[in-house]
Amino acid sequence: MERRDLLRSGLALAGASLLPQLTRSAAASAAREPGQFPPGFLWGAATAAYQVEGAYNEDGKGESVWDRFVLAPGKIKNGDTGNVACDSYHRYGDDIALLRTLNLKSYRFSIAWTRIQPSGTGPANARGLDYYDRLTDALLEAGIRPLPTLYHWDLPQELEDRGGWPNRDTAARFADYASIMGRRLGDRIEHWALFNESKAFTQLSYWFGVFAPGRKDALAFLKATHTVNLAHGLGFRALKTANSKLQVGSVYDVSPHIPASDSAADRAAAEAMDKLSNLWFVVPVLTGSYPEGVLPAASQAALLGMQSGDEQTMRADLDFVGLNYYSLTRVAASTQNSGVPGLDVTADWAVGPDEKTDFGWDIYPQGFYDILKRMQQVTGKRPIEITENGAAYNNKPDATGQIHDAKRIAYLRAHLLSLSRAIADGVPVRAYHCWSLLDNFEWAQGYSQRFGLTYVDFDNHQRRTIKESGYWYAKVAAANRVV
Ligand code: GCO
Repeated sequence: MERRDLLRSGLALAGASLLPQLTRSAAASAAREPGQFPPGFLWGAATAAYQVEGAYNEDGKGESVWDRFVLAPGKIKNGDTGNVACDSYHRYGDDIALLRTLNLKSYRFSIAWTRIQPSGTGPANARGLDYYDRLTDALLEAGIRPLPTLYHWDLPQELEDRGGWPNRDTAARFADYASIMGRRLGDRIEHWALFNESKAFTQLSYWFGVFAPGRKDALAFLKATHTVNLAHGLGFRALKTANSKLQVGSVYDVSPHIPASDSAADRAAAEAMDKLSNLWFVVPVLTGSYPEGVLPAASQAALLGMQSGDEQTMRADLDFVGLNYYSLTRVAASTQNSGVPGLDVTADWAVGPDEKTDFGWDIYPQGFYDILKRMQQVTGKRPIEITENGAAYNNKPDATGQIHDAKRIAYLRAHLLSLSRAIADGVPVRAYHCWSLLDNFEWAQGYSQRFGLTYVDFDNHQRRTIKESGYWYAKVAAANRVV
């Protein structure tokens, strides 16, 4: 788990040490960046179904693991739920109007599997399909590219009851669902993302037990990682079979892993966690094999539940790669046991000197450049889209109703400068999506952390007000450069 995951899960920072002197991969020398973006660069914003839609039991929608998990006492801050959230299911027209006001040309949203197949299998629910049909048509009419993510963590509860992601059958169920979506919307949607942050949800949901469904079982986690990798290959081919013109990618959360000190133990822990976090999903999908040096070679197949032929099944020549970047990860060796024989990669998270967002995440724009350069060594010439980047700042409206969030502007500006430098140095990034269009349900943190370019008044009919950062970002999108 990265430190950012630890914080957003609400777990205490046990064992983290305060380290004064830290390794930096490069000096923070981004001064005098022109901040220009290539012609045709796509500016957008992102959301996810459970975090914004609400309407949790309408129009035939089935129960997801998050619908269930939020009801368990003590799991979510303030007992919040996504039952209503931003009510985007009914107010998507308002969201599209916001995207237009912000001059954005790409909208990354996710599809709730349980609206399409309420129990995760079987025929499609017409009213669920109709919703994404309406959303897609309205986006296209507004001149905005729809970029759906098929899976943003809301597994149908019935599939969890049958074993969830540790059960390899779930990969085939995912492919059926992908096929339904490709056949329904493939005539209008060209770009598709399969999964959001495979690393985050497998670790947090099955190993650390802090995200739905809340299991704490390291072996189940390892099996889940393999099923998700199989689902990439199967889902990729299901979409291509539905419509060979579709451009299919997936979204990975990445973060530079920096050893907390120069000690050999910390360096080894950072290296192992880097493989397990940054490479464990994208490498098998692109190459058919797992990064070496995480699991013992002799027991890896058994630990993952690998069967013969899986190397071919999980392989997919992705058309593009989505990357989410928020912060760096400082890794210190841990004495804790992972709970799996041979899996030695537990780590503690060290707190560095960087300024923090309101969520406590380190602000480290240089890491954006560094991790893009590094991931390009894996993804090659494939186009990259930044599918998320942003910061939680919890500014409230002032007496005149305006939201002044200068720190979000500073965060975005610094990160966009870093991104433009990576592009100038040859990383083929074609799009950027800010997380998020709206303040929304931030998982274990409920509504307490606000990431939006738009303020949402959850006590007053989900009223939306564009923040100062939103108006600033609109200027950046219009000018195609950092202003
Ligand atoms: C993710 C998810 C988002 C989060 C955001 C802030 O990247 O974890 O895509 O759902 O809300 O990252 O934690």
